[in-house]
Amino acid sequence: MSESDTVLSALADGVLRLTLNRPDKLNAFNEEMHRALRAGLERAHADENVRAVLLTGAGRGFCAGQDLGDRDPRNGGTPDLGHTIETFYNPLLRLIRSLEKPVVCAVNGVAAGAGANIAFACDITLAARSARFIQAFAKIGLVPDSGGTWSLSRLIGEARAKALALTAEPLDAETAASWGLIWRTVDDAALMDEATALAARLAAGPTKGLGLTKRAIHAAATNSLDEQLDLERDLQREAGCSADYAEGVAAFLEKRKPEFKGR
Ligand code: LHQ
Repeated sequence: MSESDTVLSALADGVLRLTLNRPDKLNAFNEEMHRALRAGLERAHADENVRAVLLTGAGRGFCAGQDLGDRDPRNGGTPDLGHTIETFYNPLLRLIRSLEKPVVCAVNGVAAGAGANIAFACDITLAARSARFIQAFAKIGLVPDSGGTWSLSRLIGEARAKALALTAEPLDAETAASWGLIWRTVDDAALMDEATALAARLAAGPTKGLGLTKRAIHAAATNSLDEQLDLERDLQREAGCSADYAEGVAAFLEKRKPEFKGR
């Protein structure tokens, strides 16, 4: 498999679909797949024709986290996992979170280790009803990474975060949705159609305003209410200068559908 085949990339209707593609390994990450996914996300940042991202996996799994065969301590001594995190996982998480365009995740099957936490870092995560999420780290003596300790605590609270992380018990998709870890579940057969339609709808939206909204919600995690009110003022000022705001108001008053350009 060539390097680029480890992530399939396709742009249609403003949606850049990135499909993790190592199905024999349940799309576990090796360095090639990291590089290919990073290239896709960097394109999403740079290319104004990309107005939303859809992340999913090929085959029966979404992503089984790190390819453990590539970080096997039996091969040449203790690997520096901190280096792996610093070089690959942290930049990946930062690219997803800092992208000021919607990132939809379609979890088509099991999401384990970093694979689960990448799904939780996306903006809107849908999961096939049969999917499950596993904080597999505890099974191999590791600590949840890819922002897992941060997102689990915030999304579901410390009690549930600790139980999932310390036991590594699988969490079914319905429960993940009812706890607020993901947006919702979809019948397996309908997942890709539904996720594609959602991503296309977002890609046709006011990209600038959506990006600023994402920025505001992220900032709320650490801001006081006063700081957040000030930030909302500043971002609204910026959004109010966008062509899409002018178009949105005009379309409303003219009783027609808006045609947003993402600017
Ligand atoms: C795999 C993997 C895998 C290799 C399935 N690697 N082959 C960051 C920094 C540095 C180092 C460490 O980690 C991290 C972050 C992390 O993500 S740590 C967590 C790593 N992931 C795991 O521990 C999960 C390991 N996988 C599993 O527990 C199971 O495969 C799950 C529960 C995901 C799925 O179970 P099954 O549905 O029963 O499938 P399976 O186990 O039969 O897997 C299918 C194949 O995929 C199999 O290969 P084979 O040749 O026997 O068909 C697995 O060996 C392979 N595979 N995950 N992470």
